[in-house]
Amino acid sequence: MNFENYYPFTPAPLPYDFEALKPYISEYTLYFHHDKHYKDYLNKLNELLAASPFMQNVPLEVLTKTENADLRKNAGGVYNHELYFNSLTPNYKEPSAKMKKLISDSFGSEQNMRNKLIDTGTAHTGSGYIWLAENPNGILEVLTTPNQDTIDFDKFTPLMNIDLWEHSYYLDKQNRRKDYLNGIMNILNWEKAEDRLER
Ligand code: MN3
Repeated sequence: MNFENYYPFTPAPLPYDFEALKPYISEYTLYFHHDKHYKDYLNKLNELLAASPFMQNVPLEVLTKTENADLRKNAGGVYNHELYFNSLTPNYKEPSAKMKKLISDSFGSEQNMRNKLIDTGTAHTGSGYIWLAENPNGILEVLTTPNQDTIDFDKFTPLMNIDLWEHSYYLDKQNRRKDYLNGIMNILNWEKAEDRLER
């Protein structure tokens, strides 16, 4: 967990250009997603915390688990989007040999893992995220969460997440979430996933 990340939150720049993920995600989608949706969550979170001084030194990951529904939703919106934008890259590199071994130990093969991500994300009802995460036994799992919820950080180490909210793909793919997920497989950031695993 990152205990250095607390109020006041400043927006993280998109780690690539708006056009960089074409043809899988358009510049329109990324612009609205980063500059409107993500920043709205961040601004709202700062507003809520400005009015709650006793919560201002609580780290972001802990805020995503707080009992206050408004704080939890907006903290989740910040955490989830920062992880999502960093789960993608225009400079795709294959998983390292070590990561490939972990993937095949966990899912049987890389293709099985991709199918699991695509099928789980396609089957998920409504808004939310899919996650690739390491469980307490050191095995990778695909998890889903609704809305802006986060996974159980006490048990799981998140390697990456994929936004399933319609604003992630509707401008580009309309209702074809599976096409969006298929495309995403070409822009996953395995280098950053491996960094998170080793941290
Ligand atoms: Mn989103």
